[in-house]
Order: sequence, then structure tokens, then C-alpha cells
Amino acid sequence: MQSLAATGIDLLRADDPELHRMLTDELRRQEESLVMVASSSVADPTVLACQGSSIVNVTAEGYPGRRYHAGCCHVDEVEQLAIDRAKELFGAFYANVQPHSASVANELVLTSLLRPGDTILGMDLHQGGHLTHGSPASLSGRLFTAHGYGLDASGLIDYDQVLAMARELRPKLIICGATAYARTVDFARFREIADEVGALLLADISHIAGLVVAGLHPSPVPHAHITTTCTHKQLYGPRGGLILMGPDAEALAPDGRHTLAQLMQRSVFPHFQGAPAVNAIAAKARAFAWCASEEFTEVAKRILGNARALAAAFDERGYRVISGGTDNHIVLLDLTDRGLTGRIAEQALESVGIIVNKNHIPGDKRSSTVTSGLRLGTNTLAVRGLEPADMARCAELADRVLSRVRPLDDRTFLLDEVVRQEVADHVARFARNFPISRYPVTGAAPAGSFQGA
Ligand code: DSN
Repeated sequence: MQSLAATGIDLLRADDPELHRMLTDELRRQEESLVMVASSSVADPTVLACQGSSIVNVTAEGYPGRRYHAGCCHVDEVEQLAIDRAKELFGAFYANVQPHSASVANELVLTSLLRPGDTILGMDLHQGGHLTHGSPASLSGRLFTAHGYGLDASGLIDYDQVLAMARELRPKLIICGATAYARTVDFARFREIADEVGALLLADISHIAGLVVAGLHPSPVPHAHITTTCTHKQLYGPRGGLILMGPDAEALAPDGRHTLAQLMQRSVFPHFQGAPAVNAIAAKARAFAWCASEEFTEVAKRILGNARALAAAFDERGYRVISGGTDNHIVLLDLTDRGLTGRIAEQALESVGIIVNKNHIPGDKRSSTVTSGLRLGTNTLAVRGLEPADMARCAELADRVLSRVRPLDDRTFLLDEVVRQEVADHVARFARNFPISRYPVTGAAPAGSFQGA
């Protein structure tokens, strides 16, 4: 297995130097950047090894023990291992590890539970929700009659509004979970609301799955009928999706003929997907094992501690932190009173190697390509070993740029080249102190350290 991967890299360098150079440059870019995109992550080398293994050659439509192709004996073992580890990790009764992404998982949950035109209620995209929670820009908002709930004046989910909308609209499905919300989600409360109006509850924990696993955020699995997550953000696994269910796995599905678990099995395959990405399933199994380790719990504590320290550091520098702080990995900044758009701030910071993303803030009037806010996250910094004490330096470097940017309009700006270069050099030197792997990419794993597949 090792020689195949090593040979592949050698051959790539020789046969396709252009592509090899691009991939090498990308690794260097990551090593020399402070990546604070909230959905970003760093896949462990053992995850990369699974992704690059020869299991990718196997076509395996179906499920373990029930395949439509021969040659699946090892794939079956790997998929069953991934299922068992996912169930153990989340305390779930059911797990499906085949979805290619959380977006796909959400769309297939919606299309299997609902009929076109049915009413759904999810968090509004502009208030922090996700495209697949009912945005008109996605299938979820086109196929279904979607309504969006939002935040109250203090920037917290307005549960009274959720209840009032649910009572009035009688949705078939309520979706909770967010992509730009820094506070704890009360899954039990959502379930109470869903039960009152006879709706099913879908919880999408793509952004907070690692904190859930580490016990640093309440789990939706006992409450939601169905829980979805991606595996590449806080689980540090491959790009992919996961469907989980708690006790409702055995509940009767809306079709009146199947349990929810049976419906999900059919929905993933054959209704929505064909042959699964078996290399990704192997990598998911690897990631789930690591997420069960004490080492991961320490990383999760740093995710949270770093985010709180980062929010405090920006607050001290006069930035408005939406909702006043954070309970997870996300820090949302309102740039309105600094005279900057999210787009300008994102680009100025990228020019020095600080990678964030522009984001709508509650009540934002600007388009999604401009926005008035920034979303920062600490998944990548935490797994690279940065501590809460390092967050003041991260905020200081960002502020040195943002306080010198001169906007010309909503999209263009001037930044003094001497300042830019000085901060860029500082960021690269600082970032290189924190390898993007748990041990240096070019070196061997230290004796006694965690070793994977
Ligand atoms: N949902 C998008 C985000 O939060 O950035 C991509 O995963």
C-alpha cells in the first residue's frame, strides 16, 4: 500500500510536473497561511492515505452483504467498520456513510420524506442557514414551499418566531442547524416545536459535529428524527456526508410503509446515488476512529477556546462581534461601522495569507458577493496546534491590514504595499510554526504517536 502511494507521487512528478507543481504549491500555501474559513479543516495524513488507496478501484453498488457487484469482500468490511464507528461516536441507532456530501444528504432526506410543494421551515440563508435548508437558490427551495426563520435582536435564534411560523405554516419538516451561527442550538426545543405541529425534524450539524462528539455542544441525535453532517469540517475526514438517526430510526416514515431507517437506506441507494465513493468511506472510518480519541477531545477544546479568545481579541480592537461572542468555532464580525465590506476585507486579508470568508450578517442589505460581515472559524488553527493565547496575535495581524485598507467602492480598495508585505511575511513566519499535520509532513511520525491505516 505504501509503495503504491509513493510510486504514484513519484510518477506524478515525472509524468505531469505541471499538476505536481500545483499540488505542491497548494500544500505550501496552506502551511504559510492562517486559515480561518469556518468550514475549513485539515485532513489527517491517515485520512489522505485511505482516500488515495486502491480501494477506490472497487465498484460497489448496494450495502455490505447486499452488493450488485462481485469483489466487495473488503469493501464490505470497511463500510461496516465505518457504520459501526459512526454509530458508536454519535450514540446513534442508524448510520449511513455513503452520501457524497452533506448537501446531497440533505436533499435526499427532503426528497424521500416530502412531496414536491410540501412546506418546509428552515433557518433563512441570510440569517445563518444553509442553501439546502430551503434557499430559493437550491433544489430545496425550488422543489418545496420553503419558509425561513431568523434571529432576534440579540442575534440568537428566535424560537418564539420558529414556533409562531410552525403553528401558522404547519410545515411537514423543520430544519435546524446553521452555517453562520455562533451560538448553541437548542435541539430539544426544536423537537418540541416539531412535535406540537406534527412535523419531522432534520438537524444538520455539519459545522459543529466535532464539538458534538466531544460533548462541547448538545447532540441532536436523541432529539431530531434525522441528523446529517459532512465529514470534512470538524470531523477532519474526507469530503463526504453522513446520515444518523437516534430512536426515531424505527419510527414509521411518512409513506406509512417503511421505517425511517428503511426509507433512508433506499433513498441513498438506489434513489439518489449510485456506487459509493468507497475510498471516502474508508477515510470516514479512519476519521471516526480519530474523533473518538483523547487527542481529538483536546483539539475540540482548542476549537472552542480559540474561538472565544478570537472573539474577545476582535472585540478589544473595537470590532462588533455578532451576538457578542461564540459558543462554537465561529466568530461573526459586523464590518459596517468600519466602512468595509466583507468582500474587501476578505480580499485584503487573503493578500497577506489570512484566509476568511465574507458573510451576510443579520439584516444585511448587500449582495452575497459583497456582504457586510466576515465569518471566521477555528477548526484549522486548532488542529494545527494554535492555542487561545495565540488568538490575540491572529486578531492583531488581521487588524493591521483591515485598519489600513482604503476602500474605493464596495469591491475595490487600496492597501499600502509596504504594510501588505510586512504583514504577509509575518503571517507566513508565524504559520510555519504550526505544521498542517499532527507531525511534520516531511518527517516521520514521532515514536508512540497515533498511526493510521
Ligand atoms: N456550507 C459552506 C460553508 O459553510 O462554508 C460550505 O461547506
